Amino acid sequence: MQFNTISVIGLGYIGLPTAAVFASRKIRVVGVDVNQHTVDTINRGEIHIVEPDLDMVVQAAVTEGYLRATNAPEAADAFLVAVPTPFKGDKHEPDLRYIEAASKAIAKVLQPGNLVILESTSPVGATEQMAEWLAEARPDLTFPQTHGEASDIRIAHCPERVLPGHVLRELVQNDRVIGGMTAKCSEVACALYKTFVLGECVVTNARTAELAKLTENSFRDVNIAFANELSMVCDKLDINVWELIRLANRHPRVNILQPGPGVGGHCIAVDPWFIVSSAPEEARLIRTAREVNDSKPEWVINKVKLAVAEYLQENPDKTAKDVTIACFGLAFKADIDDLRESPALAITQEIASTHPGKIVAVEPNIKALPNNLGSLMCLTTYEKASELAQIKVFLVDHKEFKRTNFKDKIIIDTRGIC
Ligand code: SAJ
Repeated sequence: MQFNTISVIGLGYIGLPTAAVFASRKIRVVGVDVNQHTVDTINRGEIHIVEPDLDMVVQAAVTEGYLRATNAPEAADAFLVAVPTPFKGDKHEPDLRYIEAASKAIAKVLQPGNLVILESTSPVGATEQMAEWLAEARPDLTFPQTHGEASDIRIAHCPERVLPGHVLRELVQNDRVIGGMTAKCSEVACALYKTFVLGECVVTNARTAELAKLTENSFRDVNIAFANELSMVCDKLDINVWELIRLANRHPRVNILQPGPGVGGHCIAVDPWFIVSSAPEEARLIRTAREVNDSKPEWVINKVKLAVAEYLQENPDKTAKDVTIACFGLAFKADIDDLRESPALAITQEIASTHPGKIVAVEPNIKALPNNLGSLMCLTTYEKASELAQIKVFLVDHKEFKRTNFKDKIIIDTRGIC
């Protein structure tokens, strides 16, 4: 099948790089986003997110006329839906409202022969649900759930699996799971991805593809939870967890991940709950891993409080107001500027709102603190913070912090860099 025009719905961390990579293969791409600022930024050849090298690819694609952004879907040969799937309110249940809105918007311009792909990380059954929404809106067309291989419209789930910070490389090189609602749907979806994917396109059905993506992130979450639990066990037993993990990992079949201040980002801390909400009785380990990882920030905050108490005991002439705490790192992981769902940020914020003394934060990847934090703390350099603080809390293993070698000050090192 020939793909002359592809429409990507949702121009965020996944949709925009995907749109840009298709466009870089000289396929006409229409990117659709409800946010006018996003649309305008892209149409100027600029980007609204941080991802290495993406600015160059987008600028070239827009200048050469292969990528254009708009806020309403237009006719295309294939539609890729890459919208968020957040939680419903404060419940750990998936909210498919953005997929529903995207389906209804696409439905208006669907034509026989079109391919619709759901890329958003989704609970099992979401692709079938999307197909239902499309079918309800377009009774004049036939869909795979009722017409199988003979359907007018092809539908597949092809989850994104790229690592923020390495998106452009991983988009091209990673294997791709292609979950068509029928074999024909998978075949057409494979043809689309093969325009730029060098990895293998592995075919399955839509439900298995949905669970495969959730499984990958849950696997990582469970393994990080194991490391985080070990760090708390070691702390109690006065054993260095980093040395312990190094030693255990010398076993040929052991590969423990690294503890940290908690799990952040918008994927690993979210996706396992989609499995738990589909099978609450069965997914006991997955749920417990989430709870262990979610409890880690609180544990770190308590460590900081204990450190303040210890300092005051050793310095009876001082009060808590005299104690400056430096938090090193605010991003959700090393060497990126993304503060969303960051345990480091949450910990720093909580310390800043309860500690009566000064809080200084060091985050080499941002130029200014988000507006709501400015009154609670100040952003400073590594050197200044090191000099000012009596208590140092290392929350992110940014490369700039790895030279750390403090001997005389109280240090809470959640990343094993000191
Ligand atoms: N973390 C640890 N210890 C570790 C590894 C990670 O505490 O040993 C923490 C990080 O600091 C961070 C969080 O886990 O707070 C998540 O970081 P990450 O690098 O593990 O993953 P993400 O969220 O950036 O991207 C993940 C990736 N999934 C897997 O590696 C299985 C990526 O491939 C997915 O595409 C992405 O989720 C997604 O979009 O779902």
